[in-house]
Amino acid sequence: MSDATFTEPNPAMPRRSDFPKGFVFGAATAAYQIEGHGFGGAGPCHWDSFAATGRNVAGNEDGARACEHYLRWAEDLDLIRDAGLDAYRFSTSWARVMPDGVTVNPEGLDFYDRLVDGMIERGLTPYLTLYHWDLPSALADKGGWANRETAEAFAEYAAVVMDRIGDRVARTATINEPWCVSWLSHYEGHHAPGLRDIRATARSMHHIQLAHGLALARLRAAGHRNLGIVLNFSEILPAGPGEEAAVDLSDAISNRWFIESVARGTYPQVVLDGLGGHMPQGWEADMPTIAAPLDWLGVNYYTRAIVSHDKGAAWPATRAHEGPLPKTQMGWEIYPQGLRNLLVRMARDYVGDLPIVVTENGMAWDDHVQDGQVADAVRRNYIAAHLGAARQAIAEGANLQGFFYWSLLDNYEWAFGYARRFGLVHVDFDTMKRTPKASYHALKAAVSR
Ligand code: IFM
Repeated sequence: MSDATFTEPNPAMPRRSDFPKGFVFGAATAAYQIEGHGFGGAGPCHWDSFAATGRNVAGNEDGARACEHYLRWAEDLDLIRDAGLDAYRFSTSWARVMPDGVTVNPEGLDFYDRLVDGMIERGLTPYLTLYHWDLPSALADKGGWANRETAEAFAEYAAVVMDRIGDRVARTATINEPWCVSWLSHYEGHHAPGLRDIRATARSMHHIQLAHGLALARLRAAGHRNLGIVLNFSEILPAGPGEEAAVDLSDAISNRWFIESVARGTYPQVVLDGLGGHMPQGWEADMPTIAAPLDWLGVNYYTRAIVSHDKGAAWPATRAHEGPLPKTQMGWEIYPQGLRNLLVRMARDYVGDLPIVVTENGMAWDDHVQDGQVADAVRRNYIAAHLGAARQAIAEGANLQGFFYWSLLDNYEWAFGYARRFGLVHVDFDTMKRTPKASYHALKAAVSR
């Protein structure tokens, strides 16, 4: 298989039998994006206040209703089972389980208990993510991820959730996409809490990794197994000749900070140099905690980035360029070989034979229901090409054990509100009607036994 395969207009869809025995096919979601944060006694979280602040989110939309998954979870689990998928990656909401960040809401824990039992009844394997961005407002008020205490509180929350459902989940990830939690939210201001502050950035970049490490230690001590973290990666490419330093720095900020710290216990010096005196005092002592052994690594992959040095700009003085490839509704280039490259790189440079799971890969498109159907051939092709890239990574030695499409449902796409559709299943946000798209049926045909 060559790179050419990935750019064919209509790539062949790999089938279950093309993957190693036991390979897990699934779909992924996250609590705030689908549940409806207004139901079930969830407390306010920093996404509620970010969304309530003008100009942060398209249409000022929030997750109060979302896909009403809190009410319609059984129908949604049926959709996963009926697609022939093996597993469901979901997240628990910290603000639902602990509305004030500390006190347990029994209704919240009961919901996840029912949800996990519902998966098992349907033969679906539960994959849990403990933090997919719904930080309780009470903790945001005390500085959120810029405050070390949030990392400590996270370990407590992780223990409470796992004490209730940890006996039935197959794999648990502590944090989803720490780059988004820290850099995207504290330096670029695109996500809650919407800061543009280098000091808060430095602190959140360390504390989110520490939260992972503290939770890992706590869960191990309680006897839990199959613990990991989900990192998002982009392949970084130069906009032209002579841009090696810009590529190196962008790669260090987006990719290496997170994988290097969990795999080796170090942060890239080129980022430490830029963050200067803003790192929290004594951070070095936390590195062994952050680098405690993992049982698996989750990889989220969507696209590549093309960068150059931005002359005269403040650190990091890099700038992103629009690439020439076809793009999704997010404006992200479709670049499947980046997935192959990253998986091979992770195995070769960082995690060796550790199990890797593609925990998110998918695309947004302006889908519409016509005559009860959604004709999303572009998504079918996207999935086919990325599954092809995953196969190639396996052939080149990556111990890839699963692939989760993002997302099961059209949902709340953060700062874009409900205006970006990633789902295998279309959601009408007025009626909440679910309509499986053509890509759902194509994936079903590929993975059905
Ligand atoms: O919707 C998000 C998800 O919450 C985290 N990973 C990327 C997805 C698409 O932007």
